Amino acid sequence: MANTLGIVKPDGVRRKLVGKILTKIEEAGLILRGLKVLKLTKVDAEKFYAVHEGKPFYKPLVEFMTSGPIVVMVIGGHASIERWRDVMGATDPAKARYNTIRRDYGTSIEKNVVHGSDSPETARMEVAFFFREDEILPKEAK
Ligand code: 3AN
Repeated sequence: MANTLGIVKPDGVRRKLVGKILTKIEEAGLILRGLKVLKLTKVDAEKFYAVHEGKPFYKPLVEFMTSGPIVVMVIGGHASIERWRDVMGATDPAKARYNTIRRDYGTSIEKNVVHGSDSPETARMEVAFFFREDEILPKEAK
């Protein structure tokens, strides 16, 4: 029952999609265990996307991710990593399944509205990047 990190990216916040995205999470039976609104600094965005350093989309991605506020979420529940990625849809909105967030709201492979960790290791790292332990609702909380 590992937690995963979700982000509503600047395009999602700008377009007032936060409520719709939270509804999708709730309707999927996933559990919201942490929530913050913040604006990434360039240094933090570069650190967060360090695995993509050197790729052609790295600089524009950092610029985009610092272009406005984001919402970061700790998402829990059974198989949260896979299930949140399922709710999000594929990276490229044009290739994402119907009725996924990216298919319904994404406008390009970069401006794809949401982020989700892709493995237990990255989930742990990414959650810790934004949240202290005491900012995350414990699993046993009802
Ligand atoms: P995902 O978010 O689906 O796990 P990653 O981790 O491969 O995708 O990429 C991180 C972010 O980088 C994506 N959410 C997207 O915004 C951006 N990105 C990935 N590939 C491309 C690409 N070919 N062109 C532009 N942006 C990209």
